Amino acid sequence: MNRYLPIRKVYAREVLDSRGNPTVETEVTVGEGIVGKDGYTGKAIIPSGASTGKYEALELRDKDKRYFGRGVLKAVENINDKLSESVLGENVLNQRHIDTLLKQEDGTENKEKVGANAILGVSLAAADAAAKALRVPLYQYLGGCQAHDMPVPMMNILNGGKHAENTIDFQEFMIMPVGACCFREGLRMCVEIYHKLKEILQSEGLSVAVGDEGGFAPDLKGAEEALEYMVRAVKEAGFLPGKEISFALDIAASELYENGMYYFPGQSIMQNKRIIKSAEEMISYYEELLEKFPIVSIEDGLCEEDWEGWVKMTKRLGHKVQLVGDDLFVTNTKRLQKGIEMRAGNAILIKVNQIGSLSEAMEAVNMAHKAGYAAIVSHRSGESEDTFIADLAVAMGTGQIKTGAPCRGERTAKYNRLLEIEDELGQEARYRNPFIKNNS
Ligand code: 2PG
Ligand code: MG
Repeated sequence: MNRYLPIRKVYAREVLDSRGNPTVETEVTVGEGIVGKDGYTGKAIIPSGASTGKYEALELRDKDKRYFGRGVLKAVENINDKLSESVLGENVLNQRHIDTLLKQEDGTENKEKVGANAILGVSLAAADAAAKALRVPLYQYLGGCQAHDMPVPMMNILNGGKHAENTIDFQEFMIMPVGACCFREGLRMCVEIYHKLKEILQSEGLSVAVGDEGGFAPDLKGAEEALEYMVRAVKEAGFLPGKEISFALDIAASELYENGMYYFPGQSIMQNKRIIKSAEEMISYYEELLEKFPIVSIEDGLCEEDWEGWVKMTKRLGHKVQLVGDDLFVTNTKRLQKGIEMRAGNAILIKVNQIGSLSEAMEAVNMAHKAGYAAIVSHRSGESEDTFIADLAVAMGTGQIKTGAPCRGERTAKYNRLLEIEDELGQEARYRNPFIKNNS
C-alpha cells in the first residue's frame, strides 16, 4: 500500500528578501500523528526578479501603502485561507497532485488569482516537508538514487544592467570552473578569481561596490573591457582562461529592446554617442566576442519577443555556444515547446517562480533534456536564505547552476548547501564539464 503522509497544516507569513522587499514564507506540516507532536514541517521562501520576463506567472503584490505597494499580505492570506484548505489532508508524497490542486484553486493560466508566489510557496514547502518526514535529503527525495551530478557554477562576478547602478549594459558576467575536478575545487577557483578581480579593480581606482547578485559593479566602457578584466583576474589568480575557466554572459536583452532595436544606455554615456544595434548586429557582436574571449554560454542574447532573431542567432551561433532562454522561455513548457520546434536557443534557464509550481519546473527540465537542450537551475536577483534550488539542481542532474557571486548571504547559502551535498554524496558525487558531451 502507498504510504500516506497527510498535510496537517499550511501556514504563511510575510518576510523579507535580499533587496529588503517583502516576500512569502510558507510552512507545510505533515505527519500521521498530531500536529506539533510527531509532525514534520517543511519551509520555503519565494524569490523575486528585477529583470522579469513578460510571460512569467504573476507575482501577487498588495499595491497599497505598505512597503510602497510591494507587500504580499494578499498572497499570504490566499495561502492561509484558500490554498491551505485545498490541500489539507492530501498525501504530501503526491507532489504532482498537490500542485494540480493548487493550480485548480487559482484556475488561471498565469496564476494571477491567488498569485504564483502563493502557489509556489505551498508547492516547495510540501516537497521539503515530504523529504523531512521521510528523513531523506531533499535532492534525494526529488531525484532518487540518480541524483549525484554536482552542478558547475555559473558564477556572477561583474554586474550591470538592471542589477546595478553602473554603465555596463549587459546584466551578468560569469565564470564557470569547467576544468575543476569537483564542485568544492571549482568553487575555490571562482572565489579566488573573485577576490583577485576585487584587488585589480581597487588598484585601478574602480568601484568594488556590489550589485544585487554580489558581483562588482564598476563603471566600465562596455562588455569588452569587463571581459578583459575577467581574463586578467583569471590569469593573475593562476588559472587558464578557456581551459580551466570559461565565461558565460546574461545579456538580458529584453531590457535593451526599444522599437525593434537594441539600445545600449551605459555605453552611449561612456562613448558620448548613441549606441544602438539591430538583431543581426547583436549576433555579429556576439560572434566577435566569441572570437576574442572564452565564452561558452550566452543567455537572453535577444529579446523575449524576437523569436525570428532567436532562430537566426541559433543558426549562426548555436553550434559553438550555449544559447540560454530565460525571459524567452520563462520555465514554461509551452514556450519551450515552441522554441524546440522553431530551433530557438539550445538551453533553458529554470526559475521555479517564473512558472509557480515545482512539478511544472521539473517538467520543463525533462522536456529540455529530451530535446537535447541543456537546463540551468537559477536563482533570482531578489533571493533569501532558502536553498531549495541547490537540491533541485542536483536532483535534476542539470549539471549547471546560476546562483550569483560568492558574496551576500543569500548567494553563499546555495553554495554552502552544495558543499554539504557533495560532502554527503562522498565518492558518488560526479562533477563534469557540461560542454564536453559524454564525458563520464
Ligand atoms: C536573470 C535573473 C537572475 P532576475 O535575469 O537571469 O540572475 O535576474 O531575477 O532579476 O530576473
Ligand atoms: Mg537572465
